[in-house]
Amino acid sequence: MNPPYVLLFLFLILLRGRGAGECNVPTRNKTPLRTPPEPTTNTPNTEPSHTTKDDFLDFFIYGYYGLGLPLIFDEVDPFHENELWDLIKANKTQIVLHKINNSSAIMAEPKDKSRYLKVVAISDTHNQMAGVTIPDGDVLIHAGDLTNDGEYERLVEFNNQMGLLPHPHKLVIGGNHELGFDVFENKTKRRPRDQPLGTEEGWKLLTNVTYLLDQSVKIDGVKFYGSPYHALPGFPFYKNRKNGLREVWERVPSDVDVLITHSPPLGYLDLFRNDRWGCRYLLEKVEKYQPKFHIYGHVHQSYGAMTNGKTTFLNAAQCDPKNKIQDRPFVFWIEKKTGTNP
Ligand SMILES: *[C@@H]1O[C@H](CO)[C@@H](O)[C@H](O)[C@H]1NC(C)=O
Ligand SMILES: *[C@@H]1O[C@H](CO)[C@@H](O)[C@H](O)[C@H]1NC(C)=O
Ligand SMILES: *[C@@H]1O[C@H](CO)[C@@H](O)[C@H](O)[C@H]1NC(C)=O
Ligand SMILES: *[C@@H]1O[C@H](CO)[C@@H](O)[C@H](O)[C@H]1NC(C)=O
Ligand SMILES: CC(=O)N[C@H]1CO[C@H](CO)[C@@H](O)[C@@H]1O
Repeated sequence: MNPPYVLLFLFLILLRGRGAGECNVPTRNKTPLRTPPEPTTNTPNTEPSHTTKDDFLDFFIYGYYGLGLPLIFDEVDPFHENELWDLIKANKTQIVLHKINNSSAIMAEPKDKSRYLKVVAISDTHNQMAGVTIPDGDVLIHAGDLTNDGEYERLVEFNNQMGLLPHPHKLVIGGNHELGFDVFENKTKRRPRDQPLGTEEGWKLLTNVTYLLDQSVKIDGVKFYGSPYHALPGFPFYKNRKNGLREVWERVPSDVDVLITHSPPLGYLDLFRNDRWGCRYLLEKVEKYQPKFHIYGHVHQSYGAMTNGKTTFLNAAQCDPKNKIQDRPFVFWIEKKTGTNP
């Protein structure tokens, strides 16, 4: 940590301690959402109370994001959607789903397995694929943040690991940590430490997978669509919620069956501490198109499974908030459409 950072850090701790850290930010919710969303039972999000020790940890883990600095530097972006979620949550259906019989499956195996695709979903492995026990299946989905910094050697390693897995279809999208994957990124807006890092067009190293960038792929008639954008400033694939983020979701095809994004939608397994990091426009699309499944990660704190009655939401992050792998993939089945839709 160089001296300006130490000073900035101490200054911010001071601000937070006096409760003044939030005054700079007109959009910030003064009474953040602290209760779990209703009518859930057994919610996976338990929010620990906030301490200065957490601030120190956050600083090392998230850099200045843990301290809320983007709120000051990027005043255009609301950064979280707490106020909106508080307004709309009463009308949302949220039922927490649990894995069955301690397996990775969130549903019972279908009787006639040949009519279904078995799908395995993971996300946010952060260079630790070796720590995840991946069940076999027809399709393996990785919803981004395969690396920490888009490191060349780690991309080669990830590709080799994917090559060894038996799944006939492997679908991967980028996340905010894949530095170099976003050809439109303004690199001067990265955290200073990140600016020299990454691998330009690093996805080209991923020869053993199907890399999806605003693209769809049909497998046995089932349409999968993948897209990496998120609202966390300073990283690849960042889009401003007031300008750009809504537009990228316009590319999602209305007949999508399995939506893969790095960002959560608003309100569904998207809590970072007390802040809703999910995207309102993504939620609008999901509610409109009603894909059977929506797979994402990004917010490690909110790993879990949920349904609104139409769509099953899976935050498949394999890392915990401290980037430590937890080895907890998801498995589900989706009916093939080959018979009805040749
Ligand atoms: C919730 O739904 C009810 C009944 O449809 C409607 O009257 C009310 O305006 C809705 N509230 C919000 C905040 O959307
Ligand atoms: C799951 O595993 C835990 C710990 O091994 C055990 O206590 C529990 O009974 C198991 N639950 C089921 C449904 O098998
Ligand atoms: C648990 O359930 C899954 C899904 O139905 C099934 O594939 C698996 O065989 C079951 N495991 C045991 C030990 O019963
Ligand atoms: C990139 O960001 C910098 C710093 O905010 C800004 O000055 C510059 O105009 C941006 N460049 C482009 C091409 O948007
Ligand atoms: C199974 C498989 O296709 N493995 C390939 C993974 O990618 C490396 C590098 O491109 C190839 O050498 C492997 O054959």
